[in-house]
Amino acid sequence: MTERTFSIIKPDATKRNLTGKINAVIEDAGLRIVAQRRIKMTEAQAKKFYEVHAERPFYGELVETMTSAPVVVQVLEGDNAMARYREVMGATNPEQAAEGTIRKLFALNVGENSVHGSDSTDNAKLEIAQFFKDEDIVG
Ligand code: DAT
Ligand code: MG
Repeated sequence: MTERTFSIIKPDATKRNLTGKINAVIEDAGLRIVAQRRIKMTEAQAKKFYEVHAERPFYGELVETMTSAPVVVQVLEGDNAMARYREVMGATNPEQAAEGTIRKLFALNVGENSVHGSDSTDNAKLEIAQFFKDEDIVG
């Protein structure tokens, strides 16, 4: 079933000029980038986005990392896009990520792991709505 998911190319990747290389992996996996914008996340945006992790010990570091440089927010579309992109991203910790995944190829460590992808279709809808208006998504 064709669906949409939300992606972020994180600061560690934009700082190393990897947006195009990551987009190539995304497109080679059969996902279409149907919306994309480069932004500097505010502290308020990052805190809200990662609210679910507010009690975790790494929350402060996570918010700091996400606001340290520009990010590229994206909407990806394709067959089972949410699960497919989780596969393409690889495990949260790049040491555990499978060969050929974005995190295996590019991530520096668990905290600087190059990309975000929604973990459920419900969260995908909420995350997309946090950053994009309907009319800015062109499928
Ligand atoms: P994912 O990004 O694979 O969905 P997550 O939702 O569990 O992983 O965590 C969100 C982000 O928080 C993750 O991409 C990087 C950071 N993070 C997770 N676990 C961490 C840890 N043990 N130490 C530092 N940062 C961590
Ligand atoms: Mg997550």
